[in-house]
Amino acid sequence: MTNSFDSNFGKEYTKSLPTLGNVIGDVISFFGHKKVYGVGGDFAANLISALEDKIEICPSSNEMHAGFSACAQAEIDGMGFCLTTYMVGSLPCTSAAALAMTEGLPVVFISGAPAESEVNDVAIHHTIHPNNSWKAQYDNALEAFSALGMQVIRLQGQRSIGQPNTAGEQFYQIVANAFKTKQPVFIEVPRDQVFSKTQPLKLPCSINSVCCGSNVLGGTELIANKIINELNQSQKPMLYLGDRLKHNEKLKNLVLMFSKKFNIPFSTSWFAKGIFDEFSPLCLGAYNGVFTQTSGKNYIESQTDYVLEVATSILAQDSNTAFGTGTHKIEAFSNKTTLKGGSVLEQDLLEIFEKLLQSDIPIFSFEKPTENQKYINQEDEIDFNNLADTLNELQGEDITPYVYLPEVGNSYFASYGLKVRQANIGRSWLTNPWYGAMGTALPYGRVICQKIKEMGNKDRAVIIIGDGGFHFQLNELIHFLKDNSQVTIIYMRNNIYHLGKSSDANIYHCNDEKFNVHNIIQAYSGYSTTCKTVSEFKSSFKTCISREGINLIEVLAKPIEEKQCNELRLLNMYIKSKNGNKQAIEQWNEITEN
Ligand SMILES: Cc1ncc(C[n+]2csc(CCOP(=O)(O)OP(=O)(O)O)c2C)c(N)n1
Repeated sequence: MTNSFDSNFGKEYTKSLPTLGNVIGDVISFFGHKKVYGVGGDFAANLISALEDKIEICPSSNEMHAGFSACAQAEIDGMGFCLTTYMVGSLPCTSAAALAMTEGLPVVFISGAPAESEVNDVAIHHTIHPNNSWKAQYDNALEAFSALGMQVIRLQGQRSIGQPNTAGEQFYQIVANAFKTKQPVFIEVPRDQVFSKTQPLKLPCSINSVCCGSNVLGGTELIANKIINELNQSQKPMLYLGDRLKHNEKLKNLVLMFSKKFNIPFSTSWFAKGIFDEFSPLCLGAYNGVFTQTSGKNYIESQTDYVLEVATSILAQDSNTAFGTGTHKIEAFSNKTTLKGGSVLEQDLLEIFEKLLQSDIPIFSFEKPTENQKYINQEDEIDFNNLADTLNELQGEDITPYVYLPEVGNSYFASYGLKVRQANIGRSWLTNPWYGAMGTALPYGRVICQKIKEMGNKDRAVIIIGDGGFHFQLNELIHFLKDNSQVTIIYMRNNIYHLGKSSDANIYHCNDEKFNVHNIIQAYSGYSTTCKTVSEFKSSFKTCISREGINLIEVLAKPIEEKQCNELRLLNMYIKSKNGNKQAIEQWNEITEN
C-alpha cells in the first residue's frame, strides 16, 4: 500500500510522521522507563534496532526471567516492560504474565511478530503446528495470553490510502490501560511495521494526566462522616492497611500523614509487608492471626476498639487471612469500616483521606507495646527456626535498610518473622506472595540491585532461598556479574524440596550431597562461606553486605520439625488437624482457644 498521505493531510503533516518504533520508544519513556528486560530473536530484531538508542534493553538468561524481572520493575517503578521474539520467546512469558495478573502488576509484554506481508498460507517458523497441518496459524500467542484474562493486541499497519496507520496510538492506549488497571497486557508488533510511519501522538503532560482523573463515585462526604463519628467514639483505633497501596504512593503518603496527625497506629496485611517501616513508632507490624508473633498482636487483638481497613483485596485470600483458620481477628472485627477502593487508581480513597485529614478528630494517646525480647543463643545452630530473629538482630543494629527477597519455599514463610525498615527504594520485602511462583527471587533481585545502585547504594539486597529454588534460576547470576551488582544470598541448603514434601519420592530430591555451591559462586567471581552457628552467620553476614559483587552464605538447614520456623510449624499442625490427626487437633485447640 502506498503512503500517499501528502494529498490527504498535506506535506507538513506527512513530514511530521514518526515511525512506529519511535513512538513505542517515546511511550515506554513516558511511563517512566529507560529499561526493558528481554531476549532477542529474528522477529524482534527491528524492534531492538528501533529502541536501542532510547532505552536500555537488559538481556535476561531466558524469557521467563525477563518477564519476572519486568514484574519486579512494575513492583518498584510502577510499570514493567518485557521484550521477546514471536511465540518461542513470548510463550515462556505466560508464567510471568499470570504472576502479573495475580499480583496486580502493570507489565507490558511486547513481542515481535511476522510482517503483515508474511501472513498468508505459508507456515512460518516458530508458529505452532505440525507438518501435516491443513492451515497456517499465527495467533496462538495472542490466544494464550488472552486466555489468562489479559488485554492483547497485534498492532495494525496502514489500511487506507492517504490515512496513516494508527499503530502508535493503539500501542499508547493499551499501555495506558495497563497503567490504569494495574494489569499486564500483551502486544505483538509485526516486524514490517516497526519502521513504517504512524500518526504522531501528543502525549499527556505527565503520567498523572493519563487517567481521566475524575472520581465518579459519589458519597465521599457521607463515608468520611461515618468514619469521623466512629473515631470520635473510639479510644484505641487502628488502621489496617492492604497491598493495594503498593502502587499508589500518593494514597500511601496520605494514609501515613493521617496516622501521624492523629497518632493512630497501623498494622498491615501479610501481603502489604515491605511497604511500610516496621520500626516506626506507629507500626504494629504485619498481622495474620495465629501466625503473627509480633508484640503488636496482643494490642491488635485485645485492645483495639475500632479498625479502619484500607485498600485490602476485594476477595478474601486464604494465606492473607490466616488460612481460613478463623484466627484473623481483624477479618471478623465487628467495629470496623472497610475502605476497599473501587475507583480507578483509588481516586475515591484519595478523596476520603483528603477529607479526613482536615476533619475534627481527636489526637489519640498511643504508645507502641514494648517488643518481646527474644533470646538467641549465639552458639545454637543457625536454621529456619532462628533465621528471622537473627536477621532482626542484625537489622536492628544497622541503619542501612535491607531489602529482603524471599523465595517461595520455607524461606518465604520464615520471612514473615522479619522486621523490616523503610528502604530507600520504597520496598523492603519483595516476592510474589499470592501467586507463589518459585523461580522469581534472582530475576527480582537483579532488578532490585540495579535500582539500589541507581539510588545511590543506600540499601542492601538480601535474597533468602532454598537449594531447590536456587537451582531453578541460578543462571540469572551471570547478569548480577555483568551488572556488577552487590547482593547477599542466604542459601538454605537441605538437599530437598522441603515445603510441601509429602513422601520420600524421588521427585523431591532437588540436590546432591556432592554439589559444591562455592565452586559455582567462584565462577561468578563471588565470595561464599558456610555457616553453622548463629554467631558465625552474623559475622559472615556483616562481611557479605560490605563486599562488592555476589556474596553467598550456605546454611546447612535440617528438614526436621524442630528447625522449622513458627509459621510453618503452625501451618503443618493446622493441615494435620484438618486431616484428623488427634495430637494435632489437641495442639491446635490449645493454641487457638486462648
Ligand atoms: C514454579 C513452581 N513450581 C513448584 C512450586 C511448588 N513448590 C512450592 S515450595 C517447593 C519446594 C521448595 O524447595 P526449596 O527451594 O528447596 O526450599 P525448602 O522449602 O526446601 O526450604 C515447591 C516445589 C511452586 N510454588 N512454584
